[in-house]
Amino acid sequence: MFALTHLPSPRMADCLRMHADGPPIDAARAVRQHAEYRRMLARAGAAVESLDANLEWPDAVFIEDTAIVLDEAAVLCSMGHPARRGEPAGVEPALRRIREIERIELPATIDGGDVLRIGRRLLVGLSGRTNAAGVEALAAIVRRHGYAVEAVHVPGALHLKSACTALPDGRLLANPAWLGDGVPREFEIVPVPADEPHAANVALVGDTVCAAAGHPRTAEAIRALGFRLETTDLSEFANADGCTTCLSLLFA
Ligand code: CIR
Repeated sequence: MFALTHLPSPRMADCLRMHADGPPIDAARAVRQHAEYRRMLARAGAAVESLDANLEWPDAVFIEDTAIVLDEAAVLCSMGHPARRGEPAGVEPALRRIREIERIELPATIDGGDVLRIGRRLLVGLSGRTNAAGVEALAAIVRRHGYAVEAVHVPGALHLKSACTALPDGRLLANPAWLGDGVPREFEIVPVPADEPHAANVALVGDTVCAAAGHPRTAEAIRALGFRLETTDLSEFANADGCTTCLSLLFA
């Protein structure tokens, strides 16, 4: 498994934030936490590469949002927020080395954080960043590779994957309070405790579950299900509404 990451921008303190009155972002601490994040992915078995092409973009570290990397193609996103629209071009050369490139264009918008892959199914969040045209455009691209696309409303979170990610057995770890109708009924949901609302975002490296530290009850539940869990402190990224998956593009 490969993990493509992007170093935090020296301008990260100017990044987008849902709560601008939150604690200030410490860019130097973010750099240290990012190094630990890369070590966590490596412990889980990933070969980790870091890009530095987008350092002038404050949100560059959240590389997951720039593209959707499937086995057959890499789809460059038409990012939902204008302040991030320059990022996919910086990531493109690295993706071009590993996949055929497809792209989604305005007025369609889509962020990679809204795309959850479970086998040959893609659940795609309709969020503040991804619109119906973005879901349609992705469906048109991936249909020929045999993927089914299903839209899920995300009324309570920045992206679908802030509210819901998959466990290694295909169950969904989710914060139901942030999800609307639309999660297909056949998925079994493992709800996170109400006092750990940010705990539903985990990244899978093989069968290892990688997560942000600080969610002890969710960690216990994941271990009780029999999964190997690795954690690291991602508090500076959480201050900027980012989570575990946001910091990498993972692919085989
Ligand atoms: C943003 O608002 O775009 C960034 N500050 C955070 C992006 C987090 N990405 C994700 O949830 N996939």
